[in-house]
Amino acid sequence: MIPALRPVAEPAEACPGGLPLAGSALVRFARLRRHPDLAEVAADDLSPETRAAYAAPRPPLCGLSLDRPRIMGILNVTPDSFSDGGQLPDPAAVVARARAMAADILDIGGESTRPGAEPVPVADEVARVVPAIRALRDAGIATPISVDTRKAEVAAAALDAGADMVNDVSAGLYDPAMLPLVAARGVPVCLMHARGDPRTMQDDPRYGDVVTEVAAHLSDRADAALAAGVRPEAILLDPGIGFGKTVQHNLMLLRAAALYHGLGMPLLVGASRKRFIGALGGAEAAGDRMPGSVAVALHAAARGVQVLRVHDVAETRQALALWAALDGAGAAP
Ligand code: HH2
Repeated sequence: MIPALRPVAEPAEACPGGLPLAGSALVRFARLRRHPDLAEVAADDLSPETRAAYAAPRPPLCGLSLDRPRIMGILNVTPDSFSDGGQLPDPAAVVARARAMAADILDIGGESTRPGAEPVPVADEVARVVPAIRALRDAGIATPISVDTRKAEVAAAALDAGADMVNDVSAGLYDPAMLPLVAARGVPVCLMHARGDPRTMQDDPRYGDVVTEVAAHLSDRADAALAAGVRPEAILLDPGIGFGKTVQHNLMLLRAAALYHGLGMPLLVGASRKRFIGALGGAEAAGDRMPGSVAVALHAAARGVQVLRVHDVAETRQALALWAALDGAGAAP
């Protein structure tokens, strides 16, 4: 079912009688607004199934409880990623960056999916991600590792090298072998909404209603994963900020983020340093977009998003600690 209700997320301390939003210890809701007319619905009037979809605790991800936001640190081992391309030339640099980051999950990517990027051959992508993952494990870093890839062969090699989950920006549409692989390995997978492929996705993207169309697509892709044998508790969903979206589309999706809890699965948002932050925040260079990225991470956390994919881990963690202390009545993430 495609969700059409957006919980009005409130700090836990301000909403003592409300329901936890997707099991959050920090965010609650007592009211929802119907999309798109914003008519108000009381949480008490929800059917038991709808109530469970929005309020039930989400199962842990790679051993991490999801009752508070978790930080996924971006480690791109690419020459050309839009923000950090070429910064990690060898496995030793990856290990040093991972140690400095102290993220809850590390997301290793060997193919840039920035607008206009060309696909990378499997062998090249494997040669980028596998040594990085091996080096992290050989260095004794036990942090869960996600591999950011659209290709089943790359995912398989990364899982063999020590990765714990797959982050597929095509949600299994790029490579038909991806969802069966994830099911066979029994690992979690993040399914992201994208419109078109990176080469063309920013060529005048249009939607009738971006919020509903993204919800419908995520619902379809979750169904496809379930049909392939992926366990429901192993699926995360992501509206795909910047993937075939204008600045306005990104804003509408972020404002409506809590609606996606109605799909009943944990959510991931990756807005870090993306173009719309530069456009709205007056920061031309990606490296100057940390403050705006932290603002967006806080916005997502305040709507119960469980996983925040960011470049600036320490800055995001500090901001979340203060937000949790103020809004969540002291339950620090
Ligand atoms: N964004 C990027 C890459 N992977 N995965 C998920 N689940 N969600 C995202 O929003 C997302 C993602 C693009 O950002 P980045 O990795 O920083 O750049 P590049 O694609 O140029 O390597």
